[in-house]
Amino acid sequence: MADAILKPLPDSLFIRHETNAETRIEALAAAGYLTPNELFFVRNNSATPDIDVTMWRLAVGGLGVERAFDLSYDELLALSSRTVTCFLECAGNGRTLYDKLLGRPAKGTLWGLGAVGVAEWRGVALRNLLARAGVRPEAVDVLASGLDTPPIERPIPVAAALDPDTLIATHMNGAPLPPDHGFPARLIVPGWIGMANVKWLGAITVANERVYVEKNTTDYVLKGPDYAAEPPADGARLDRLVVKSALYLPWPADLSAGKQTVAGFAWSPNGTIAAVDVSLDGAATFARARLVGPNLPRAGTRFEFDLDARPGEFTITPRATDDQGIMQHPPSEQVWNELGYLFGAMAPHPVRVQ
Ligand SMILES: Nc1nc2c(c(=O)[nH]1)N[C@H]1C(S)=C(S)[C@@H](COP(=O)(O)O)O[C@H]1N2
Ligand SMILES: [Mo]
Repeated sequence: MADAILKPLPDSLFIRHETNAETRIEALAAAGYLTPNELFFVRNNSATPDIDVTMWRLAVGGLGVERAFDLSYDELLALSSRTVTCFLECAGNGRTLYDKLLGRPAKGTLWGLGAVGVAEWRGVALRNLLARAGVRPEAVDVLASGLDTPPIERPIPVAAALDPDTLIATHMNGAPLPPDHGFPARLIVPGWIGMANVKWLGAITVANERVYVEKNTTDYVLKGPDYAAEPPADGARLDRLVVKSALYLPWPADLSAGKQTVAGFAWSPNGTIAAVDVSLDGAATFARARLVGPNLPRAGTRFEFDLDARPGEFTITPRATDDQGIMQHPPSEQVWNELGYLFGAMAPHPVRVQ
């Protein structure tokens, strides 16, 4: 397990969870709008593979295309590219809040709220490669397969594959993808669960029927008393993420008394953030926070507010609303699921002031 992730993971910046590394969300306060590659969370089902890029090929094929073909890394880099800035978030981000706020633990990696980051991705629009292959009208799903061991794969519907912002990304924040983040190429599907953003791509396979693999049947589905199975999947489909916000503070946070500015991040898979409100009294009353810096669709925005902290213990609850009018709900309305996905409730963040 020690070598599952190649980049340095200093304790001051990351929390280790087996083969995964969570960004300490408070470390993002000092970073810019984009999450630096060195600080970006890593979710590896097994380990970062060592890929010889001189031998690497990306195969585009399947029964849903007219003309299968494959590309070398240089051929991929030579195609016209597109840049998309968006967040990437694990579907299980915030999973521990099912336990902390609802008293109902869920199974899976014990993420706080640091399994999310924003990057500027550059690559080739998947739709351009699909156009070259000639997608048949009867095509349904597009399966992306990784080159890790065992290979991790996950389909997306054709409509999501044809979104102009869905990329075969080769670059992250201006640099070639770091090995842990999918070198030489990964899928980026803005607004979709992290798992759809398959790393270390080896093949894109277009199918004329729904594709079922482990990551959309037993894993990455919503299971539990409030969800029905959708055979052959054990639970309800999981595709897009939900509106969220988080403070750039450890959980719980220790603050010193007095006037200070508290900052955080809010993000939506649907568009931009319209407003962030903050409550200091357990979500009884809210005051508007300031949105600062860029507020790009499906990427998110920073927010901040002034706090005059008195000694004692209380909670700070941020609540985001996106440009579609979707607002975070109270924890009491959060529907529990066995694998702890999509925790989108506003989270009263415990704070101790001395
Ligand atoms: N091939 C492959 N792709 C993968 C994964 C993986 O383990 N193998 N993990 C997925 C999950 S669950 C998430 S949340 C994102 C995490 O991307 P990151 O490690 O670059 O932050 O990658 C996705 N793509
Ligand atoms: Mo994930």
